[in-house]
Amino acid sequence: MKPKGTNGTKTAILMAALMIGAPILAGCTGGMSGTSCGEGTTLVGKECIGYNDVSYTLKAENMAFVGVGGPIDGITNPDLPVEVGDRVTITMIMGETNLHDITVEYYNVATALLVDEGAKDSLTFIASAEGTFAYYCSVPGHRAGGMVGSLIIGTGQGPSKYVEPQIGAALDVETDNIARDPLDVPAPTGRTEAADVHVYMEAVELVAEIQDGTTFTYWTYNGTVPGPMFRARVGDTVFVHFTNLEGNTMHHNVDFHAVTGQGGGAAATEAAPGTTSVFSFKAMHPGLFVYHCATPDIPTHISKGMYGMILIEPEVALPPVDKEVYIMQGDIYTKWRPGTDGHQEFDDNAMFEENPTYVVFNGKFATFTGEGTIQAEVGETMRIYFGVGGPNTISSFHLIGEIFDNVYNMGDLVSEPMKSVQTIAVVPGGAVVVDVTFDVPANYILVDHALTRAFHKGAVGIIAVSGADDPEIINDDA
Ligand SMILES: [Cu+2]
Repeated sequence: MKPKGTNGTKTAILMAALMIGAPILAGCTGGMSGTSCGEGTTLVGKECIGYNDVSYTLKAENMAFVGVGGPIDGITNPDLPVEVGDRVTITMIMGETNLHDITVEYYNVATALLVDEGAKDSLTFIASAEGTFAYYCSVPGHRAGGMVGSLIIGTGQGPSKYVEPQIGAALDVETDNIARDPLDVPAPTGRTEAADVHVYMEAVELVAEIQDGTTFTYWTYNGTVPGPMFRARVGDTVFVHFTNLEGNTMHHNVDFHAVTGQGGGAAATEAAPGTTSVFSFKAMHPGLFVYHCATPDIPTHISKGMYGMILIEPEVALPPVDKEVYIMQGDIYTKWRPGTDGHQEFDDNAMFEENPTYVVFNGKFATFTGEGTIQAEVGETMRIYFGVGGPNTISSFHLIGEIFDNVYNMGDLVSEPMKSVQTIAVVPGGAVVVDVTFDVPANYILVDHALTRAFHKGAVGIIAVSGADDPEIINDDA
């Protein structure tokens, strides 16, 4: 089994120690066959085989492993050939300040997770099974990002099948609810002149329930998914105060789609844990804009929850409504399907295949149902600020039982809105503003109308509208 959870490093070291101990144990006991293996030999199958020590060194940098010394020198993600029975040592040297390890599939060994440039650690194991096995970085997204190569044992033919571990126990949660309150929308600026606007953001890594009984390690802005909604006006200067909390494992930053300039602010905000940066930008275009983390592996940082939106009001504000709501859709890639109790692990392969296990509103399976149901009254007008953090899936955004009165397509607040729309496509890194008027009481159901996502993967929510019936509009007993 692959080491799990936050104590993975320690487990990995322990596992490595156990594997190093294996030949010694075999020498003492002789194993199942009754054969006694001498020093410098190990039991492979029923035979004692003298092992050779084989060592490789890999430098971890730029989302790859580069061979150091010998025939692999300078080769990116080199094949590592060894013979059956060899005692294999792989040493990782950090070529950059980041977070990396080397984990060997099937053999349950890993180096420590290292951070600092120049840091080193090794893993050692006896290559007892013939086959081709991946060595890779186990940090979420890094294998998909390119930190993977092949360890070829003997002919390379053999079991080489990675047995998927069972899910581990759910972890203690660090927040009661990862989902941002959809009613937590800042008030209209009410201004007709430009101003300086300050926004405060913290990268927070934390464990929360993705659904009842199932936990997941999220990376967030300010501890919720999505991060806060911000509001400014075209012509304003926005100051972004970005802190990557001390104790986080990863670098983070923020790329605002509302920004004109390098990376939308990603370069200016790139921050190691425990550091803060500030940059400012002029809001040159009105609209509803997504922001998201743009630290490699970018799709992983987004999938784990690092996105939100900023509304840049146009010169002529939109007509007022009774209630404003903030919802974002995201796709999450985990090893096990929804409904599996325990602690979900991020799945790099599923992400590479763009095959999410969860598709969710505000970070959580079926968020706006049960206690999370959104309440409204007959006669109310509601404006929904809806965006897709993604990273990959397009939303076919639909409200079962209603028709959108106004659709500010693509978050464009300058053109005239579209009218009377059933379903609106919202692309990853895109947004829409829709207005709806509730004419009769009902449980209106928000969905991604790619309905597998709604009913199996979690992109479903309810707006419960109470008030007087109107049989002119709908009559159950006509
Ligand atoms: Cu990030």
